[in-house]
Amino acid sequence: MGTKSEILFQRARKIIPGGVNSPVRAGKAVGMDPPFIARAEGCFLWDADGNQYVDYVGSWGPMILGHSHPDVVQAIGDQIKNGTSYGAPTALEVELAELIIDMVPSMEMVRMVNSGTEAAMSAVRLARGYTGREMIIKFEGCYHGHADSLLVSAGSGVATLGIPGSPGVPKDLAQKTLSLSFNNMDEVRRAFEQYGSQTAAVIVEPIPGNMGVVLPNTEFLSMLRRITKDYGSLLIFDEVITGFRVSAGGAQELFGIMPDLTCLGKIIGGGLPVGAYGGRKDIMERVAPDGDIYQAGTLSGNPLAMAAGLATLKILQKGMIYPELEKRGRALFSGLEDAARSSGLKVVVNRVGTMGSMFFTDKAVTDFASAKKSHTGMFRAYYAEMLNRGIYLAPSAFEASFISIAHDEEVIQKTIESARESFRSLKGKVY
Ligand code: KE4
Repeated sequence: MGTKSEILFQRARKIIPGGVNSPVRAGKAVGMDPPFIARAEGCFLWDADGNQYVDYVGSWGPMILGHSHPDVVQAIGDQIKNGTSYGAPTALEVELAELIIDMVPSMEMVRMVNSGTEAAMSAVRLARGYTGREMIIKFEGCYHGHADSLLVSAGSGVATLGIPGSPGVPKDLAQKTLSLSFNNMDEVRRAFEQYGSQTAAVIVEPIPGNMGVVLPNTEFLSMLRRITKDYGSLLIFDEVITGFRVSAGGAQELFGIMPDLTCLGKIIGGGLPVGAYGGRKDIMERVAPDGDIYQAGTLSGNPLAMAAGLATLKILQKGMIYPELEKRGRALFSGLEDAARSSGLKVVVNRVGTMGSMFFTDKAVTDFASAKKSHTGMFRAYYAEMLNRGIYLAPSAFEASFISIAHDEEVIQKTIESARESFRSLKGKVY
């Protein structure tokens, strides 16, 4: 017979690729079929069989206020009585745009889209159109959605042309993207010496969350700012994860670095599909219909999504919750680290505020190459132990875990205790 999740997964796999609408959800990286989620509230999820979990995925970042926050539910409920979509401008999108520009230091103009992929894809096209150049520089392990130009892996050796990161990405397009090592300033310098005059932009997650969490070396981001200016290239911060997550103004506020363009997503939709890109006015004015660089979207600025995003950002704009979020992030990740170490396990924890990862390794994790050296077999075993104890982690060693303001002291202590039990049961086994 099987559980409801198992039955749903069998049905799903017949008609949806891999049974999921986004690959990571299938749990292949942890060798476990996914629970199908039926509802969520605060920091909790319940699956189709009624099992309760403490949620550290948070829909991969959006749910910083926790699920079903009353203000967000109310805002969506009020708006839906006025219809779901008009395909026309509304006051709501103006209000949200003004709020984003008020909160994100480098933003002078902003365009709403429907996903982080659209935001990054549009920012790249805009950078190419504005500079008249075609080369893009990104970093291994950083993920900017699945647009062709950004699904590119590093060629062999430094500053060699990119290779398709997926079948279907045209080789000659991939060759217009260089994929370098994050935190490696020498590689960046060499790439600019070779391609700087052809480089439209560098796109970077200022605090990567897609190789697990990796912290930028203090000088790295400001060096990117300097060298892009020197060569007339643009600096694009992909803040789809870090925007409104690591501070009210994102990583650019935290580090005091002003990119030319910023990509946003996740939190700005309050859990509904929203992305955005924006930045310097002189660049954004090149976007259609005033400008000649085209980008469009049927559901861009959707009133329901705008209402949810507005309700979310109005709470975050006050900035009051970030000190408390920092306290909780520190409590959780230092607790997990202590729990692992007390079982004699070697772990490295990388954290900024309420986004963090634990790697099973005793070496620093500063880029994708070092992240890949961590023990993924041990992560898989840890993931299963925690899921069986009702702790829902991201099903991959190369993803970030997220805490919301709904994760209180009691839930954090329960999580740490579950980790302690999990590490004890892992001890001595081979993975
Ligand atoms: P979406 O197109 O998935 O809304 O956003 C793409 C994207 C862009 N930039 C960054 C920094 C991102 O992290 C993402 C998407 N993040 C992944 C998980 N890390 C989403 C999860 C998924 O693919 O299902």
